[in-house]
Amino acid sequence: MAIIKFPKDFKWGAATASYQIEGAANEDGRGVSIWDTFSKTPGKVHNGDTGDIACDSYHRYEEDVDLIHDLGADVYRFSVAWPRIFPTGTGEVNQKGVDYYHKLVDSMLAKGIEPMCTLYHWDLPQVLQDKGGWDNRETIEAFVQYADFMFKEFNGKIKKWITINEPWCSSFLSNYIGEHAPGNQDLQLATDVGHHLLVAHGLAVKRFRESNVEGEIGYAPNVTWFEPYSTKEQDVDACNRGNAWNLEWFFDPVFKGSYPQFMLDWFKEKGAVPTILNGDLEIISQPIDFLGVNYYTGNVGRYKENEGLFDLESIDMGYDKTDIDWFIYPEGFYKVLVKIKDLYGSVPIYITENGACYNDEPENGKVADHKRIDYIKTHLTALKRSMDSGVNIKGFLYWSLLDNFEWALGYSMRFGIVHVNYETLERTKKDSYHWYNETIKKGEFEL
Ligand code: PNW
Repeated sequence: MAIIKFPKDFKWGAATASYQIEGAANEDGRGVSIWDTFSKTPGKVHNGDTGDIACDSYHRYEEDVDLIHDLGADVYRFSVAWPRIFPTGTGEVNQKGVDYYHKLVDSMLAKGIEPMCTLYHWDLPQVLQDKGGWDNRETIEAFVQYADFMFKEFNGKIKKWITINEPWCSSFLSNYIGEHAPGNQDLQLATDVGHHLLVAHGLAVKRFRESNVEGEIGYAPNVTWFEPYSTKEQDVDACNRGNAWNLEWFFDPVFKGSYPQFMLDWFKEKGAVPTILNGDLEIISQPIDFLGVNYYTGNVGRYKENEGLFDLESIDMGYDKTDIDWFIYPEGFYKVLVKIKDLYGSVPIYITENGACYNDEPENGKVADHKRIDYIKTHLTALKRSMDSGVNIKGFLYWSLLDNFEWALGYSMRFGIVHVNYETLERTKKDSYHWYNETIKKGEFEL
């Protein structure tokens, strides 16, 4: 029995995203986003599910803020639906959308909860997609105007900003693998989109500094971890590429002002080097105040010719998987955090997402999701080890507060510490919620 203890000033929280929880897709002047279009395209989302209603948080936000408050959380990470603010991406502001976020943020502040706001968690206005989306550099300018509006409108209220959530997902998963909106399969397009997302991030940071608003700003890339199957150079190199796809590719430009050469070489061979304009890397490498890290899974990898984009195969070592079929690999969490410190120094880090998918249902008003508790325990233990190794971790936000619309998997996959009944929209605190509540209260837990 060991006690895992966190510092007094450690920040605890939970996270959600607009399209996954809000619903009210056609209310109060909200414009259409690429996820409305995608989810309504047959065959794209499991069971034809859409975010039209989702958790109905748009109407039940007070109840959800109460859930955060009762949890004892310090921080709530939510995202803003860009098409609620600018229904067509640019131009006229939709005041009702702005009002909603004021009500949401005010209710957090009234309860002593610190808002952490993600500006882009994937709901790109469809009008912008119709003009090429993130492939078109005009989208960058539109994003910066939207960000600028938000900074000024919420100055003094929101003091933690995240520009872009998981640029890997919006580029490669959405435009090369094709699993997420807009669902393209084109590697050149994906590397260009990834680059433009980074430029948009950098310009928003620049604008944030220029507007002299109060607070801190960062971004939230997702990382994973491939552990080489053997010490053979080929295995090690393949895993390095697999890791760099999320890590160095999206971190080097921000922290070092350049793309990793070995990855540029690799993409060159595939004919998919991003189009980089003069000055882009200078913009991207604006200093940030904190880094958000999203981590869920890792695995053992081995070289295999022509396997995937990187000659890398993932090996089933018999590790347990969560219900979404992702391997449980807390060691990767530790290793990736140490690697981030080794490569980029001791930048303050918030774990902006980490969580497990288990589809337990309520029985007699209780959800006995003990596997989720185990997942959180092992990952918090790995996190604490990284802190003991000098990684500058400021806080941990569980993904997610609520079961919600899990993108291409619709409502079939549940990550919440609060169960949502999608018929009645009733919320039920799971056992993991109660466990997390205890842990937050004490700042420690028993392993
Ligand atoms: C993240 N993948 O998404 C997102 O930030 C959340 O909105 C999401 O609900 C959560 O993780 C759980 O999936 C990802 O397929 C979705 O590699 C898919 C992948 C990675 C991240």
